[in-house]
Amino acid sequence: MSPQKCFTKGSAEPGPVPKDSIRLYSMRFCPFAQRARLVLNAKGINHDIININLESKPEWFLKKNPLGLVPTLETSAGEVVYESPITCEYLDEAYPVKKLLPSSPFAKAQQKMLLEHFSKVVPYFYKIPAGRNKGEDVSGMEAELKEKFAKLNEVLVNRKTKFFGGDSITMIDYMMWPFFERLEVFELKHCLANTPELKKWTECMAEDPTVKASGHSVDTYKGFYRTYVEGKPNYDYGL
Ligand SMILES: N[C@@H](CCC(=O)N[C@@H](CS)C(=O)NCC(=O)O)C(=O)O
Repeated sequence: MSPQKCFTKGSAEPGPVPKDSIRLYSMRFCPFAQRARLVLNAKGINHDIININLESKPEWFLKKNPLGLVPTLETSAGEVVYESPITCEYLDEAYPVKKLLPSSPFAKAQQKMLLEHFSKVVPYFYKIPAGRNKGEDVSGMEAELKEKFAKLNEVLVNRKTKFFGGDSITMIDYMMWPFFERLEVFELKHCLANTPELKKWTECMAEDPTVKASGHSVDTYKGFYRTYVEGKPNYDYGL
C-alpha cells in the first residue's frame, strides 16, 4: 500500500516510530494537520506520516488520542501530543533548529493572542461553503468574514511588516495559512478585495517553498470536498 493511503478501522497498527524520527497522524486535506506538516517541513524534522480515515478510525489511533483528531504526534519514546497549536509549539521547542516562535515572551504572547482571534475566523471557512451548498444566502456571513479580514489587514498595516510576526515567516503565518490556501477552493477569494496588505501576505505565503510543498491543487481540493459534501469523504482522493 502506498504510504499516503489512509489507515481505517481494522487495519494493523504501523510499526514503532524509528529512533531518529517523529510520527504525524494526519489527513491529507485537514487544515489543522497541515499546520503540523508545515512546521515539520519548515524545520526539516525527520518524520513519517500516517494518514487516518476519519470516518472509520483505527482502534489503535483512538487509544493514542481519545479525541480521535488529527494532527496527533507520536515520538519514538511513545509520547503523544495533539491539538494543532500544541503540536506546533511542541515541535518548535523539541527541535530548536530554525525557531518559528519568537523568544521574547511578549512577542510569543502576541502570536498566541492573534491565533485566538483567528480561531474566531476559522468557522467561516466551514459555515459559508456549507451554507452555499444548501442553497442559503451567505452574503451576510461573507460580509462578516470581510470585517474579520479587515482586522487582520489592520494588524499588518500597524506592524508595517510583510508577515504577521515580522519580515520573515514565523509560526503565526503557518498557523493561519492552511485556511487562506482554501479561499479559492471555497470561492471566497473576493473577500480579500478590500484588504490589500492581507492579499499581499497570501501572495508572499504562496511563494514560500514549505507552503508550496504542503498543499494540493485547487482541482484536487475541489474533488475531495465534493466527496465530503456527498457524505462519503474520499481521504485518498487523487492518489
Ligand atoms: N482543535 C483541533 C481540530 C482538529 C480537527 O478538527 N481535525 C479534524 C480533521 S480537519 C478531525 O480530526 N476530525 C475528526 C473528527 O472530528 O472525528 C486542532 O486544532 O488540532
